[in-house]
Amino acid sequence: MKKYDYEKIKTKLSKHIKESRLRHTIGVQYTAASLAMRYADESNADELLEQAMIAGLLHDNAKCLSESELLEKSVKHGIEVTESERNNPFLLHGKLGAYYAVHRYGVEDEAVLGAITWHTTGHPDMTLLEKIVFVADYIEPGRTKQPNLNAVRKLAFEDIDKCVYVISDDTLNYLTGEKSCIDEMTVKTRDYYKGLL
Ligand code: DGI
Ligand code: FE
Ligand code: FE
Repeated sequence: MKKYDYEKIKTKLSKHIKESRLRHTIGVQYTAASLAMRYADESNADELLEQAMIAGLLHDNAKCLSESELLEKSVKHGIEVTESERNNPFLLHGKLGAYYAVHRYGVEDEAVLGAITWHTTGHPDMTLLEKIVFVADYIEPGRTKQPNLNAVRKLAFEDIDKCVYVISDDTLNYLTGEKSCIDEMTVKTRDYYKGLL
């Protein structure tokens, strides 16, 4: 199992994201660590903890690029861009972030890269690590604007699948109000986790 030098990674990260985003990513790092402690089995606890910490810390490493840069760099690095992502390039910060995780931060673990890739929309039938990062991103202590945050935080530690449903449903309700274009994966995630209830 790979051990990461978190201080070195944070120093590098601070050259690519602004200070408030760095604080958020550290919030996600330790919230994801707490969820890993809650949901790991005896057999995978050490590995899941390390994966949650590194995925949490790096999940938004590409977040501070402009929309045109996100598109341009994604195309340059051979990342497949869907129509929805072309219309809303902010959605690419997960995929491009996974690319940088490999090429800038030395991550080789596909499970960690999946958690970074899918952290915004989620997807049906996520791995435990993917669910942990998806949920931690929404509930970390620096978040304030989401509805019913205290209840969602509690639910995260009681039933993570139900929590993924609540988060994706609240996100879709919010986006509908904002009249933002909704990626089909966000809907698929909500529908899949609704089906598990
Ligand atoms: O990068 P963060 O702000 O930490 O968090 P994130 O990557 O989960 O992004 C959160 C935003 O993403 C939130 O405002 C909801 C939005 N979002 C999630 N799914 C979709 C979406 N936005 C659009 N336009 N379409 C989606 O399907
Ligand atoms: Fe993000
Ligand atoms: Fe985030």
